[in-house]
Amino acid sequence: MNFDEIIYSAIPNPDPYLVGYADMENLLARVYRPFRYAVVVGRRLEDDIIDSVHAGPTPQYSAMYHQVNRELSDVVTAMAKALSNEGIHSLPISPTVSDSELTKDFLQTLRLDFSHKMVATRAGIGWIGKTDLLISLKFGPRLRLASILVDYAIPNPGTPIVDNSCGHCDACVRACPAQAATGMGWRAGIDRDEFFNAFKCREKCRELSQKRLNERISLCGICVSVCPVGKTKQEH
Ligand code: B12
Repeated sequence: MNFDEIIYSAIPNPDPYLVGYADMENLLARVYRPFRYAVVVGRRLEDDIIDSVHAGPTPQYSAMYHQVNRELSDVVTAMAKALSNEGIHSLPISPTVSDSELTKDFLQTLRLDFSHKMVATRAGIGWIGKTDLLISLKFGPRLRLASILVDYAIPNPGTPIVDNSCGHCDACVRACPAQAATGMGWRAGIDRDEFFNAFKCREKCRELSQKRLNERISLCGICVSVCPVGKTKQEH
């Protein structure tokens, strides 16, 4: 089996998925440095559910969030198994971390040592928008991501995207209930904190999730919902 075949053998139905390959040389945190290449997997979110996120997370959005996280974790675990069967060592990275796994250091920075969005831009899947979302060419921001690091020189990594294509659009900036974004456009290397206040975002996510879902979780989704990229239905 070639590399593509091994990777796709782990995806039961490829329609709602996108896959990208990235050369991450010198970009990974020290702990991941034995690896250089990564595969990023995006799972499309249901349009009707995302379209209905006008004022904050809905129970359907929360259910989809948990279900897609499980599905993506299963897919990257299956990929690791398929790669191992072919003698390739890999390390699957789950879509997110649960509250119980959060360290003090994380709560002070709101940064993990692994960014799925960085793998995605390096793979040429999309760019970072004004509210720090990955805007994929295929599904816009309407997707969740997982990755897998591989100990194998992928022969056909994507061409990195280093600039945004948002232009003058600031729909997400205006709609953000936390007013977390300055409106500045992203380029590779611009730090999140220069254009996006993750602390304001998290606080609002937790407030909305508590009020609307009665869950101690960080969900919102308004910036995902208003982005014109990836919207399939016209607005009236
Ligand atoms: C911590 C976290 C949060 C925090 C902080 C958010 C933030 N923007 O940093 C809080 C709790 C606020 C949060 C909220 C949400 N999150 Co969140 N979150 C994460 C998590 C677990 C880690 C992100 C992190 O470490 N950020 C630190 C900063 C520095 O990195 P970054 O956000 O990845 O972005 C930088 C890099 O990508 C870098 N970069 C990109 N390409 C390149 C290339 C080069 C060369 C360089 C040098 C840098 C670079 O540019 C960005 C800006 O600096 C990720 C999962 C993961 N492990 O990636 C999900 C993740 C980012 N969250 C996600 C989502 C969907 C949300 C919410 C919509 C919640 C919800 N589900 O309802 C909101 C939206 C927030 C927003 N607009 O960004 C998705 C994003 C999907 C997408 N389309 O982009 C992710 C990827 C989870 C997933 N598996 O899909 N989140």
